[in-house]
Order: sequence, then C-alpha cells, then structure tokens
Amino acid sequence: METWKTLQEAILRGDATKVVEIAEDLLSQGAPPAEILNLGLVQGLEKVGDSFAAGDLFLPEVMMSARAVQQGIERLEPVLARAGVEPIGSVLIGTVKGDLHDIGKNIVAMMLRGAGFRVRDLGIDVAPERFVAEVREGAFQVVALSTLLVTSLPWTRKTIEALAEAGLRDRVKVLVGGAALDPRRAQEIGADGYAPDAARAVTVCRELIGAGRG
Ligand code: B1M
Repeated sequence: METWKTLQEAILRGDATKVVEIAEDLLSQGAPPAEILNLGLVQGLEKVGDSFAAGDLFLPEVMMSARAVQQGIERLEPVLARAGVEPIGSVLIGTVKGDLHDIGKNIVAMMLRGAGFRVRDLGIDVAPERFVAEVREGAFQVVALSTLLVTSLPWTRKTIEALAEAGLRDRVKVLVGGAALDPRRAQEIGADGYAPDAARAVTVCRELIGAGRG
C-alpha cells in the first residue's frame, strides 16, 4: 500500500511520474483527495522547503519537486472541484508582481472553485495595473493576492493602493495570503482579510462577501 511517506519521498526526488502514480493509487484505495493534497503533496513540499533552507537541496531540485507536486495537484483537481454548481461569488486571484510562486495560489483557486466560487486566475508576477484593469472590466467581489516573497510584499501594498487610486476600492474586498504575510502585515497594507491556508481562504472569502460559513 502506498503511503504519505512514499509520496513525500517521490516529491523529494522530483519524480513527477511516481508522484502522479502514487496519488492515483491512493485515490483508488479510497484516500480522501483533500488528505492526499494536504498530508501528501503539501507536506512533501514543505520538507523540500526545509531541505532548501538547510542547504541540502538546490534550486533546480526544488523546481523538479515543485513540478512534481503541480502534476499531482492537476490529477486531484477534477476530483476536488465541484462541477455544475451556481457560483456563490466571483474572485480575481493572482500572485503579485515580482513573485513567481504559484503552487499555493493554485491550491487556493482550486479550493475556491470547489466551494462554488467563480475564479479568474491571472497567474504569477501580476502587475497592479493588470488587477486594476480586470476589476474595472469584470464583476468581481473579491481580489485575492498571493505573496510568498518578502521582497514582493511592497507590490501587494501597491496593488491595494492602485485599486484605491482607480476609485475601485469600494467595489471589491481584498484577501491576502502566502508565506510573506501574517494578520498584522495584512492589516498594515490595507487588506480586508487574511488567510493562512487554502481552507481558511474559502472561509474568509465567504465572510467577505457575506455568504456566511456555509
Ligand atoms: Co521559492 N522561496 N524562491 N521557489 N520557495 C520560498 C518561498 C522560501 C521561503 C524558501 C526559503 O528560503 N526557505 C524563500 C522566500 C524567503 C522570503 O522571502 N522570506 C524563497 C526564495 C528565496 C526563492 C527565490 C528568491 C530563490 C532564488 O532564486 N534564490 C526564487 C524567487 C523567484 C521569484 O518568485 N521571483 C524562488 C523560486 C522558487 C521555485 C521557482 C524554485 C519554486 C516555485 C515553483 C512554483 O511555485 N511553481 C520555489 C518553491 C517551491 C519554494 C518553497 C520550497 C515551497 C513553496 C510552496 O509552493 N509551498 C518555499 C519554501 C516553503 O514555503 N517552505 C520557497 C507549498 C504551498 C502549498 O504553500 O505557497 O505557502 P504556500 O501556500 C499556502 C499558504 O501560504 C496559503 O495557502 C496555501 C495552501 O495552503 N496561501 C494563501 C498562499 N497564497 C495564498 C493566498 C491567499 C490565501 C492563502 O489569499 C489570496
């Protein structure tokens, strides 16, 4: 039987084929997809991050592991997403300028879709003016900004300021999250909400649009 440990070992090796194979085996054994995601894929990548911080892994290896996790997530997405449900709200999501990290942001987007939100994902390295243009064009209730790098934090603040300067700040709520943020920083930069993980991003989004906890 495949285990979280064998999944995490495959992630550390950056073996995408094996990661997808183990995720499929776990699914067919009846493991809940949310557990495969959180106990297998996300924890595996956290171990990669620890090894990187300790100098035991180098950037190309981290990239291989990240790619393997991304493929595992893509395999889980159809099982996690709930199809054919009337959207409960619309969210515009992206990783802020200067930041290329997207795995956490992708999980947040996936969980929001699974919870019934319509999500438009602008990807990574998104400039403030792009967010502004999209909010002007679309009917979004929440703008969700992901920031992992401390060096990109000023761009999160600038994105919120750009929405205000464009006269759009009252039209949307701003949710922020990612490793560079905490509740205090979120408040300092003028966000309406902060979530430490994808599950709580769903809860906070629901609260921000007044849809309750569901
Ligand atoms: Co980079 N990286 N990285 N990296 N990377 C970190 C973030 C770092 C902490 C590693 C370290 O030094 N220990 C460090 C940041 C330090 C800092 O700023 N304080 C770092 C660095 C320094 C860098 C580079 C500068 C390295 C270099 O070039 N020397 C470089 C920067 C490139 C750039 O962005 N301009 C870089 C590059 C990369 C890779 C490309 C190799 C790869 C990214 C691949 C990809 O995303 N497609 C990568 C990775 C994989 C990591 C680590 C190892 C893992 C990140 C991850 O995906 N975690 C990371 C170390 C770590 O976090 N332990 C690290 C799993 C993911 C599920 O978690 O993203 O935290 P996370 O998302 C969570 C929550 O944060 C939250 O929910 C998610 C799911 O629960 N969340 C939100 C995220 N967004 C949210 C939005 C919300 C709400 C919640 O609302 C809007």
